[in-house]
Amino acid sequence: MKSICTSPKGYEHVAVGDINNDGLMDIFVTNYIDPCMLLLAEYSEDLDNIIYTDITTSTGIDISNGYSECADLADINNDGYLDILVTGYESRLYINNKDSTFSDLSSSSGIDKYTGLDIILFDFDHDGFLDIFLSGIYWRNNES
Ligand SMILES: [Ca+2]
Ligand SMILES: [Ca+2]
Ligand SMILES: [Ca+2]
Repeated sequence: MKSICTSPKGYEHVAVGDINNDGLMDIFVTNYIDPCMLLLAEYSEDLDNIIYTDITTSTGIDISNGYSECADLADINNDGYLDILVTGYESRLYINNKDSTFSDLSSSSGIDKYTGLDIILFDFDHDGFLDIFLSGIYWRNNES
């Protein structure tokens, strides 16, 4: 098996889901130092293998300021396409445009104001829309 993540700088988390509804599972990888990666799965020409292509730069996803912790792929806006939520110093929300590009709604949604480690998405209030639970980082102030 050939490795698709070759950076020695420390990948953090992997989220798997079908972002373009073609039946093949795509992969989103967070990274402590390097930018995140979105890897699109496609069949090889002979249809015998699955090939993963890094499409991050063409998607509108730009987490190049380092440190992203966890990610989840889920349909946040109930349009049938998986969106991407990423935790880090500034958590990020990318809404799927249904054409393998994403719109950055981090600021308009307010999610960028929250630092997060792990993430759980569930419909807490049963209104049909996923809600977000972020586990935070405990910062101890040693100044007295
Ligand atoms: Ca796919
Ligand atoms: Ca969606
Ligand atoms: Ca809800």
